[in-house]
Amino acid sequence: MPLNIEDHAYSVMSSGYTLLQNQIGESDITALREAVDQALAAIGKAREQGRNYPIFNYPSTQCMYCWGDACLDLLEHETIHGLTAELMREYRLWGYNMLARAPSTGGSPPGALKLEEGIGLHQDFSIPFHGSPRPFYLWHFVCLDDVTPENGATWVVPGSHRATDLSLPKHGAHRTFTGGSAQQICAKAGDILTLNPCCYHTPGPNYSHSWRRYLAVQLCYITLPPLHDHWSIAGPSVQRKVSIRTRKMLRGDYEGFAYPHAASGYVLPDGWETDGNPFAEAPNEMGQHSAMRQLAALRHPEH
Ligand SMILES: O=C(O)CCC(=O)C(=O)O
Repeated sequence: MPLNIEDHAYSVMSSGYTLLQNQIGESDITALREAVDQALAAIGKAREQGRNYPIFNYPSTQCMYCWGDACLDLLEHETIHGLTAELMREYRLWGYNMLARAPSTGGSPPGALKLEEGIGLHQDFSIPFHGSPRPFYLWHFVCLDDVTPENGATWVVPGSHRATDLSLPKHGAHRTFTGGSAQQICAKAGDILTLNPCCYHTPGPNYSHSWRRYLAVQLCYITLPPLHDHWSIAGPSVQRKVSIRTRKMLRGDYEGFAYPHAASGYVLPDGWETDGNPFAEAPNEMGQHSAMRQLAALRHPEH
């Protein structure tokens, strides 16, 4: 059946998520997996070199447009644009994240996360963004593996983005409720799980012996600040070749500030050239190392 964008937009507004099936072809999946695996290896190396901020306990990194053409081309995906435009009309890239669940090495899931690092049902944003059927932020989780209850499929509490009668925790003080109506969203490699991150969600534990890999294209309403200065971090090699649409997504002309308190860990490919000085981030309420400091450490590893 042909994909109906209006139906999927309705699902996002009513349930907080939708599943777009069969969106990425086999050869593109292979290229994206290679990019993600390179980024995972770079995280491992960065950890060995002492970059052991809490965010790196989670096998994840931002700024995936630096990890090759397949990742860059994903920013042109027509269904991602079609659905986001239907829901938000105007939007920009907030973050571009690889989200992996490491394979089990024994009986218990490895790389166990502490609550404050994002496992357990949580909203990525609460006040003032919860309660609205229409999203201010929209995450497109591009599945690079078949995603199952065994390997850490994402749990979602359908419709929870619309709740207005909950007493909300300070951002980062994640709830510990067990979410009786939570559903685990299984998918095939090549499907896209589109999620309003104000909907309660969590990755599941990975009990399997292989990785569960997502690429998360994270978009926000046009007036909201991005997680990073994407245009500067993408640097000249990306700036030279992108379309006008991708340039607008990365916001080459943005003169603002970055999101104040995010899980902003990233690694860049060896020798990656950024452009100038990325604009400053506001104070980081979650006590995580800012992207600016990380970038400075990459340029001057001795500090
Ligand atoms: O990896 C997942 O399944 C969900 C990721 C998540 O919880 C998040 O991005 O906040």
